[in-house]
Amino acid sequence: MTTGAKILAALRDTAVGVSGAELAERLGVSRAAVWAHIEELRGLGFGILAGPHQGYRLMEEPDSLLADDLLARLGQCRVIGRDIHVFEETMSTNDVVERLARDGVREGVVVFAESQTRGRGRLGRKWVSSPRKGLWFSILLRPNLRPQETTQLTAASANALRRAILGQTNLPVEIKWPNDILIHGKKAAGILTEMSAELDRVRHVILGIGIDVNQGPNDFPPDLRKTATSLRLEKGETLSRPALAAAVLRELDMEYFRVRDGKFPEVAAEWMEHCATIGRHVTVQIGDRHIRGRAESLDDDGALILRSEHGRLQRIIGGDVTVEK
Ligand code: BT5
Repeated sequence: MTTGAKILAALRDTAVGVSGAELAERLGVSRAAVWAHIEELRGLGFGILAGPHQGYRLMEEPDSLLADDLLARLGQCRVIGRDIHVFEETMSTNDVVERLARDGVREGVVVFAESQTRGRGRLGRKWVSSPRKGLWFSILLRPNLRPQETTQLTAASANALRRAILGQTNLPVEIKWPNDILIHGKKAAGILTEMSAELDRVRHVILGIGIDVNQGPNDFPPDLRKTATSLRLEKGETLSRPALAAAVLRELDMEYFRVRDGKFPEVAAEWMEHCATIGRHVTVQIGDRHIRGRAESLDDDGALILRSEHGRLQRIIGGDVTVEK
């Protein structure tokens, strides 16, 4: 953890305040260094009060995403979130992480952007990323998986998103295969899993995640207003993006280890329990093809098993699902 992150963690830990001398001793830096870091945090929008008797106290937090703040909120994490970067604006965070991957950066690094000019979904579709209204971020992973097993990571991410959003909002969160998070039937988050692989070995996976957090009704373009929603619209109140970001990263770290430890059956069971697709009659569109059937389950690789009208089982690894009424 950086010194700034450690100071924030210490300030959050106390309601009564902590003196500069105590912080300096705890962190092994000079009092002047503590003061300089406090000034820097103030410059970033943290309201830090310095009383003659109580020492430093944290009174106000900005809604901005700041790497130190997120690191401080996360505390110990095993892989995902051990390194965090925040950009004011990028084309797509997946592209930034792709460059880090090619430079040999170790797995677990997370890149957030306050806004994306070319956020994308699957098949080159556009992902609307309103500045400062959502969480737009990508994670670099180097899992020991075969290419066809990476769908496991999409399912694991969906579980993590569901748990984190539920924990922060208490809203009824559902998963729609393969990569949507729905609230009251509308999409509030999406996952874009991209990978670089050899024939039988994954080189790296980039998990791109977009969560609609604080958009108001007019922040979505008209063509999305019927299908997309934000946590704020559903909950009726503004949420703390940094708190949600930390919660999501914590859950993602946990889910990643379930996959790494070979516990995908557990991941799949939790996923199926909260999936709006399983047990329903659906149409899956793959390019120009439409496949109809009943969504039965998720298989060991994370593929959807569909039973056709004639009783034949089909394994679907990608596509867009429409649930029939
Ligand atoms: C997805 O694709 O749902 C994956 C979205 C991943 C976005 C993240 S943001 C950080 C990272 N960097 C990126 O460039 N991307 C990732 P897909 O299932 O193909 O859904 C795309 C469709 O969702 C679009 O065609 C729209 O219909 C709809 N959509 C676009 N923006 C949306 C939004 N903000 N909220 C809800 N729906 C949206």
